[in-house]
Amino acid sequence: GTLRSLLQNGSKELKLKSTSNRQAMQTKVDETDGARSLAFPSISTADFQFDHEMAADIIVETVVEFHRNPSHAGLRFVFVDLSGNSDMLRRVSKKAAEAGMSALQLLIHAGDITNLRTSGGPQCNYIANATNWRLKPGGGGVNAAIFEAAGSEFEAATKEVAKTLQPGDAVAVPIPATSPLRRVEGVTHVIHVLGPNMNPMRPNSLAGDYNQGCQVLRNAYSNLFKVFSSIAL
Ligand code: AR6
Repeated sequence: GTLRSLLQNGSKELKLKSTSNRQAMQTKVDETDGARSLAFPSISTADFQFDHEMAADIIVETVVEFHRNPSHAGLRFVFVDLSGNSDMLRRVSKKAAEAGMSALQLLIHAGDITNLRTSGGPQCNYIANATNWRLKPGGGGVNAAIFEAAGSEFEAATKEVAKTLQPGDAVAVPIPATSPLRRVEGVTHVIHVLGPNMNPMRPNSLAGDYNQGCQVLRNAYSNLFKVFSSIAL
């Protein structure tokens, strides 16, 4: 069976093989502790159309800044995007290496943030959501995926914590024990974060104002990391 499928679908098999090698390496790194790990997507760079190069700089700078605080030792970040070809993964990976970040401080991972455990990825008890100002499910992107995976109990739990969010702010929602995201994936908290919006088709667009935009994105990451450390420490 294996030989036949190898011959029939060589490239698929090769891909699976390299994935499991990578997973084997990650398992070692991941033994550190899901309870100290935050997975986060690139905030504002897809639907909200924020400039990728500026966003990548802000991500690496806020992570470096976070790790300057000695009390944050042992906390770790996993930067996630869906595809191995992601432009943001490539940019952040390069800048993180240039800044001397270790994989324990900032791991770069291609995969779906809603199934890190079951896909054999790094265990992260905390995941960040790039949301909208009304904290509404749907709308596409990572927000739609997280609300969908977490189910209706999580939607209710979000409403209990906050009705709206200001750009640059972050809020943690404990995931109800009944939610599949908690039961199956071991995620205990979603931290919603609202980034700047550069998409003219969406309400409250900053209309290309990157002075304000960069400030808001910086606040978004530093507030996200602050909320994470306040729960994880
Ligand atoms: N797992 C990991 N990363 C993902 C996933 C996933 N399942 N889905 C998307 N990404 P976006 P924004 C990546 O558009 O730009 C929503 O409609 C994606 O490739 O989700 O902040 C909200 O309701 C990209 O790198 O967020 C808001 O209205 C990153 O996640 C608006 O979009 C963020 O892309 C927010 O726009």
